[in-house]
Amino acid sequence: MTALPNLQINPQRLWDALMETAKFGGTAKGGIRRLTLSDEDKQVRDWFKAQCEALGCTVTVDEVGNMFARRPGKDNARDPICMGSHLDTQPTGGKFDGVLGVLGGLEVLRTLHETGYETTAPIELVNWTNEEGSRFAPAMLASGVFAGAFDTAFAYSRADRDGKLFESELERIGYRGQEKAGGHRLGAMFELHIEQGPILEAESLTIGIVTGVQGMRWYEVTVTGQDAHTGATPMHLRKNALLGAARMIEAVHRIAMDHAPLAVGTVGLIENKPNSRNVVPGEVFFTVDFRHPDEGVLDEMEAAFRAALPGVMDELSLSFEEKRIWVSPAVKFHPDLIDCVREGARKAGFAAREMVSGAGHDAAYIARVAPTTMIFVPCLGGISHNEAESTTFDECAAGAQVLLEAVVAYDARSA
Ligand code: HGY
Ligand code: MN
Ligand code: MN
Repeated sequence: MTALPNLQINPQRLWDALMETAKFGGTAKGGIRRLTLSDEDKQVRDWFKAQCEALGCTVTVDEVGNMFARRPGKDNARDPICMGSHLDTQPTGGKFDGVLGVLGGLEVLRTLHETGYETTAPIELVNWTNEEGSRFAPAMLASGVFAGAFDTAFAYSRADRDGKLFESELERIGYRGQEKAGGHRLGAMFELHIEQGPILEAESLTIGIVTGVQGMRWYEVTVTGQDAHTGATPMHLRKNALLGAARMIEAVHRIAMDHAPLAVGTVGLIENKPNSRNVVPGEVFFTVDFRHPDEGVLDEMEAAFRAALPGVMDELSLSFEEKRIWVSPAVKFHPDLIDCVREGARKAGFAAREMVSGAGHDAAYIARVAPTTMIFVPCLGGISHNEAESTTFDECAAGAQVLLEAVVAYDARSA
């Protein structure tokens, strides 16, 4: 195998790109609100397309808005080696979740471009639509369509809590591409991402060699009681939907604690109707997010959750509807790519460890259709999905450098 080149990314240029794009949806608290298919999402997509085209890449868009910036290689008959992540954020998101993976990949493209280094396989940088799943559930929707986990019609039909449809919002921002989702082979994908948890920082490590993603399940529950006057309605005659939801929020927490230390359970979204201070709430909608590395344990958590619901609701004379809207099974990444990341971290001189991702990522779906793996860098206090999300200039640079090393190494291996 030919000796690998000694290419170095430009840390300042990467940091400048991160800070420049943070203005698209930037918040007063220093975070980002860039919901999928919003005007802010359009702004960052337009910026991303222009930056890639300035490097001579061709940018294509598929029918669910996934963006592919392609840099030719010596042998363009080969399937492309990809780098990818997402540019959408949570409502109170930070500057690095998803963005670091896309802009770290842009920095790799910029480094290859300015050094004139030619890979054998073409290289593609991907912005996957709707990774967060905050505006349109479920998460990782468009990488899921690409991987065949969902069909395009399902994605188009997803509505946000204001009733706006994915399809019409995609049209509105001008990113409904022609290419069939998944009609595009990938040779491999590497995703750089902040860890979004506390492990790397706690162990003073710079690189996470990610071996897989834990299993995830999302549920939606609607509890129905009866609107009533808070002053004139005696306690024993009430049908208080919010009380029923409150007891289930506690139950979700207890179920996760019963499967500690790896299980997590969260009620993150709740809508209380009519949400008036002097009306006993007659209807509540809430979501449940369960995660664990072992599918069998997730089955137990799901069973405990479903067993708790009837008792809680009967006791309060409430009715309910519950449905599981998403299952993302635990995923193992590809050993050859994991090895390229391990080698890249060693070559670049960064302390690293293997780990499983607690958060979901597009890589979890792309692993179904191409050899895939991820690279983590620490984030301050393990905080993410929070406007205070932060990582350092050096850690961003380390992640992008390892991404470059891994992509070039895999290209050399597979050539
Ligand atoms: O939910 C997740 O883990 C991801 O951040 N969308
Ligand atoms: Mn993310
Ligand atoms: Mn996220």
